[in-house]
Amino acid sequence: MAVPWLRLGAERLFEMPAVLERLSRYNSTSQAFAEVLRLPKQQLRKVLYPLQEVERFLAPDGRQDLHLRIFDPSPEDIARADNIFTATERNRIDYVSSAVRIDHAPDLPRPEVCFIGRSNVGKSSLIKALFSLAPEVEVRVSKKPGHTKKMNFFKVGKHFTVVDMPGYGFRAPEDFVDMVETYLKERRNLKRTFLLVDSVVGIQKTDNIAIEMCEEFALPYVIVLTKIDKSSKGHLLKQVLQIQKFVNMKTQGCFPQLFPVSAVTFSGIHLLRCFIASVTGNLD
Ligand SMILES: Nc1nc2c(ncn2[C@@H]2O[C@H](COP(=O)(O)OP(=O)(O)OP(=O)(O)O)[C@@H](O)[C@H]2O)c(=O)[nH]1
Ligand SMILES: [Mg+2]
Repeated sequence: MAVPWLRLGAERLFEMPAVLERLSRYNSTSQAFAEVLRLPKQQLRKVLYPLQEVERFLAPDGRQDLHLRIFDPSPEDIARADNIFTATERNRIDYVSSAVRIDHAPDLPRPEVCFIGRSNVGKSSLIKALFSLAPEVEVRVSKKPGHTKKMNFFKVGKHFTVVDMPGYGFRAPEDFVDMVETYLKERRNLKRTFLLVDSVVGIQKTDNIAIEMCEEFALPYVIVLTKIDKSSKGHLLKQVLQIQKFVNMKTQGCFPQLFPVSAVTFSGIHLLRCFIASVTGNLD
């Protein structure tokens, strides 16, 4: 018989009172996450599992292509990851330093993840949302494209490092290619690259160049769809299907499940925290 803890994530939403009861026995479960779990079921699904929310609008035979079950953690695992992203005395979450060249990058032994994407796609906003449980960490965002000019390193306790990259495309820094390409090629402890694509406009020409670069360097990478609060459900579904098909047919190194997120509504943020904790070996 299956152990209830190991059952798939989204299905567990139907047993939420029992999950809440179990989680409340952990002293460490953050207040914020306990509150999320108290949301009405449909809202909860939207926040925790946004792809499942999109899936509801598809005919059953169209659903297999979405690969929803590859990374489908339980609410308990999501709560564990939230704890890793919560700043405490013993789990310091801090900005470390910035660099314009790989040889100026801090020498940090921990596993690292980085966020790349077109300027203005929402990299810094996403990192800020991921760090919402560490409100003292300052991550700068701006309406103007080309805001982030350097690679900014943040450490999450003893667990891993997160790197916010300058954007490519419009108003990219002059030394962008040298800086980012060299980092991606040479950074030894880089465990996963998160390539952000705007869910409103989909994959653009410059995104294709970045995808080709990840493929050429044989990097394990993941496509994150940003700003999903700005898309209607129909438009988001169309983009998800198109991009998923592209990932299935044209890529080798891309994780075959998309991560839709909104830094405004927090949809998908908890799941992404959990994925980061998992790929950096912190949920084993
Ligand atoms: N509605 C909405 N707006 C967002 C979201 N994420 C980012 N934005 C907005 O998009 C703009 C750019 O956000 P940034 O996070 O600075 O983008 P970036 O990718 O870091 O940009 P560069 O540093 O210039 O490369 C800002 O005005 C943000 O408020 C989101 O999820 N939803
Ligand atoms: Mg930025």
